[in-house]
Amino acid sequence: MNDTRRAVLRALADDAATGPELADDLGVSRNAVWKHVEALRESGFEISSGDDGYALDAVPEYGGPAVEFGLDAPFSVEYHDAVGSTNERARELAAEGAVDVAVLADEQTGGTGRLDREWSSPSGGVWLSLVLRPDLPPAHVPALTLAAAVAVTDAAREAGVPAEIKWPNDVLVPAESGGTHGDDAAEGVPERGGAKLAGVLTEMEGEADRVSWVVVGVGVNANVPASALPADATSVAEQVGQVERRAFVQRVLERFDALRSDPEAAVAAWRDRSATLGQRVRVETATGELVGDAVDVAFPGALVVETDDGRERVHAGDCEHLRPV
Ligand code: BT5
Repeated sequence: MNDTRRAVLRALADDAATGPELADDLGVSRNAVWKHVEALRESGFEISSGDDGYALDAVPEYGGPAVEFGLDAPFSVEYHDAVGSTNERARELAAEGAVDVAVLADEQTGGTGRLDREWSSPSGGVWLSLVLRPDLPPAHVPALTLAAAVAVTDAAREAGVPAEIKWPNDVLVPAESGGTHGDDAAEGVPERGGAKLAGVLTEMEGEADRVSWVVVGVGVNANVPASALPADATSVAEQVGQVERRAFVQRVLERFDALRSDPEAAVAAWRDRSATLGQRVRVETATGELVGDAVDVAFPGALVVETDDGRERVHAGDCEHLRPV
């Protein structure tokens, strides 16, 4: 949102104000104030004009200006009703030099997971990608993925969903909370540890010692019926009913913003919310499979597994929970 428009909105959030008052306070013409008020009305803000001047009566339910309004984190929001993939759009913006932009969509027509897997992204979800330029060596970027998983977990918990994190990036609702389809265990299907509520896909560009940009993509099944999702997925709507997406996204952005400046703290917060630590796990990596007890996550995000041959650190892979240790 344009800075003057944001200032008009902030002023009206405090109190009603006349056109001339706003023009004076913001150092712009009355005509400019009028244009910004009209533009805000067009994006769904209800602004009445009465004896006291303009008054802000209602904020739109969702969208870019709605999420920016009252947001306590330095992100501007680019909103799309539908887009191929918010990560793809964020990469374009990153290449153009953008920083701290949150690309948000109601629906993705070509959402992707890790390793080019498909990510179902029907209307009603939270499909969000952050364009970041962190002052970090590339090796520390995995901590941002963990920070995003923590941010989503906290927002989900505030909405009443008992979310936990499966290494490295899956936000799950554990089976005992109604997270898996009940018959799996009886049929001997391996326990995945719960139903997937959200995932994180981080992409980056950089040199050996400096990151140029990072895109952190977050997909949360928010107001999506379970029938529109893969079989082992769940949504906030399925767990607790519809969530106010504007507040949910704001919470994710604010939590992420607090954690990104302190990657060590992000890893510690991840440990506290982990469903993986203390589990016997099978991890598939690019070079093979590993079975053992998940004992820790080491900065910036490696899973430490106690195997029959000793301790191993796994930096990337797919993890399956076998049973509690
Ligand atoms: C992930 O991949 O979990 C990362 C997902 C990131 C999605 C966000 S949405 C905003 C941004 N824009 C994008 O295009 N992507 C990011 P992975 O761990 O590889 O998990 C993918 C697997 O999860 C798939 O193979 C399916 O089995 C399953 N899956 C697909 N859609 C799902 C959904 N909506 N909910 C839960 N599971 C899903």
